[in-house]
Amino acid sequence: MRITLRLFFSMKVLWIGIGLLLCGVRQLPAQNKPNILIIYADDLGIGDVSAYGKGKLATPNIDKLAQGGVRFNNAYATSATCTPSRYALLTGQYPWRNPRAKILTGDAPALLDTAQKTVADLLKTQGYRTGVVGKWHLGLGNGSMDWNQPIQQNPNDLGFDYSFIMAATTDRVPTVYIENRRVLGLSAQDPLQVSYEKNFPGEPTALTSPELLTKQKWHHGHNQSVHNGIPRIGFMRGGKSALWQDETMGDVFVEKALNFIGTATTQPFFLYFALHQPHVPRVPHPRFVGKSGMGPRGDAILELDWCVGEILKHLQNKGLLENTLILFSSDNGPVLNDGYYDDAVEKVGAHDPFGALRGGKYSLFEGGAKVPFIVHWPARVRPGVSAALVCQLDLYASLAALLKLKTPLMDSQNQLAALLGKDKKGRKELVLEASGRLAYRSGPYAFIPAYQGMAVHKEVNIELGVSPSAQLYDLRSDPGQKNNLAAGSAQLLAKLRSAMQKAVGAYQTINEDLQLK
Ligand code: NG6
Ligand code: CA
Repeated sequence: MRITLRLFFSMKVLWIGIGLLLCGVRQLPAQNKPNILIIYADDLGIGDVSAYGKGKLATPNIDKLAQGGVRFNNAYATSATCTPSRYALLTGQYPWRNPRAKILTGDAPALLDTAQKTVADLLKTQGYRTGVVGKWHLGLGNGSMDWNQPIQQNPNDLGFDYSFIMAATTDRVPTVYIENRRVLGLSAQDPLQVSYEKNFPGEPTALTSPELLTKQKWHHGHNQSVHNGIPRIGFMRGGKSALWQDETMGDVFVEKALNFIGTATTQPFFLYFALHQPHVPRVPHPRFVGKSGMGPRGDAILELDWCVGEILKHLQNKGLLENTLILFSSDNGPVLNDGYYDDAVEKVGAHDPFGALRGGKYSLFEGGAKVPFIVHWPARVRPGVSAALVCQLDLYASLAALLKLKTPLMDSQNQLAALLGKDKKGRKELVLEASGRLAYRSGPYAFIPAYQGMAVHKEVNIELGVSPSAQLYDLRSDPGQKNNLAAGSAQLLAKLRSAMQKAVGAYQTINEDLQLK
């Protein structure tokens, strides 16, 4: 009896072993892997999302995500501007290690080396169908770009099976869509040329032909080529058949995203859906115009919310919502006047995009990189609110952990438990960046080293957090950073400075100029 039992058990172990081998133990079965969707807004503040209860706009669709998921109120992008935040989101590396990870022009060469692994690469190796729709702003090509030829070093070389993007921002030329490697709708008879150095002979600009500015006028910068009645940054000639209409951009991005998502299959998808709202120029579809009572910025946020709603509806209709992990966030904090006369300041009224935080886009203060952040995944995440310190940087290692993969030691941390709402603490520390300067979060403390430079970005009217003496805030009692504790806290300050120095030097530091004063 004993012998037969033993034989039975050893046979059982053998059969399980063979079974596991046949199934491939190293991969979760496809149907267990969630779809992964990042919805990334551009310059959206915590106060702009009604679920945060700080502003006056209504964003019912984003709120649905918040009500059905975990809403984080201590969550960050790595940076106070776009390119560096996106760099960190996709690579899991702090952007300030790469000296080129600054706001890029529309003709900048690819910032990411194809050897550098992205979240899309990671998910592709795990059998995901991968796509990016929307704003790229991470550079394209190898430096000598011909927009009329297939584009090399684009998202399709960085782990994305499908890409439908704008090169940089809505206020930078070229104002065309790029689908996979081609500018969409380009005619060989009218080649597209782009320069950020000088204008093309005979082409009008906002300065030479102000009568062309029929839709918006520039306040600062934004006075070069004009398209669709709106002046932009950079010079452009030709490509007329390919130029986008700002008013339909939201509709176009939604359509492309829905086509990419498609219907349920055995293959999971990863979509990085990078919307353009409410970045300048704010030109929503006429059906949103006047609806917020706050001018184009408010209307653009209503359009953003509609875009989110369309995606949710589609996922629901196709039975995909339950097992899709959605991360909703923004690349940096809000700004009102970012270079156009668009009534953002005049019509904001009692609405507070900043959610009572100090600073905003471009700033080392909380308003720079503290952003709305919601994780929605009905199959695994119970609704709630979390104060865990989380950062977009951690997506890479956390998704790797979700798929049971090992990642090399890097800036990105496995914060999966925090992202799923289980761990209420999250990170211990975080280094934040604004225009190449760094700030440090450690537990409840915000530390900003001493910097020389302008304290206020005058045109956008935002405090940059730059001061010739160090700053220290306790965010528990002072989330608005009004009370600088540095003077009376020499010991704590020294501790934070050395911890920050250690965090900055932790892994390979590529940018050698990076020294804290
Ligand atoms: C600034 C632009 C601003 C915006 C920003 C990038 C001027 C004067 N200002 O240089 O309008 O385009 O770059 O924004 O040109 S971001 O969200 O993509 O980082
Ligand atoms: Ca931005």
